[in-house]
Amino acid sequence: MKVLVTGFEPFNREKINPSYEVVKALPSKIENAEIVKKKIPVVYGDSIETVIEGIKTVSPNIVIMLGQAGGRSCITVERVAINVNDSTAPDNLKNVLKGEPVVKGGPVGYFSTLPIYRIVKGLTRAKIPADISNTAGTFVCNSLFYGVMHYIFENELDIMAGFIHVPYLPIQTLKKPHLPSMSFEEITKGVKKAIMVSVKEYRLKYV
Ligand code: PCA
Repeated sequence: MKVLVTGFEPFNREKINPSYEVVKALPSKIENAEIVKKKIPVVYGDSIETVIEGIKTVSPNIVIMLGQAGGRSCITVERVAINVNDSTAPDNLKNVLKGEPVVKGGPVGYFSTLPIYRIVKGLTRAKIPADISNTAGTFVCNSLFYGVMHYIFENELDIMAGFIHVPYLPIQTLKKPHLPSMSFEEITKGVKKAIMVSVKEYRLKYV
């Protein structure tokens, strides 16, 4: 059993991205499933291509994509990806997209196939603040989430997949102290737990 876990490179003048910092710290096995890690560029199309390439080479059973949601106060498990790219912020190749589809002619949205309620319950039980989020935004994270779900759906792959946003690390909020953050240890523990819950659910459902 294999889990592909992805995190993003830094963007928007940040020096680090907590999503990839956490990915790097994950053990190579969780619940006896192999953890394969990948760093993703914060670029609209390239991010999707990078994960698809990962899916092709790794053949994972589960894909968990992580991203930074600066300003959120807890770990948020995304429910849905929508077919919209729209942001005033440029991606890392300076692309600014305004109201364009991620996939031309694609469906409006895709739901996460991760056990989102169980993950939130598992984290809360472990005393790690977590919630379901009903929007992954309309920037690169949502775009990646949509693009990967579309690929899985179109190719009828038996892959459980979804997206989880993590808050800033304390070090990132030194110059914006009004914004919330969560410690590296707590985020890492939370992501590990989310993977554990997903692996258990996958075994129940598919194996
Ligand atoms: N967060 C951004 C893109 C990369 C990341 O880590 C987002 O939420 O869209």
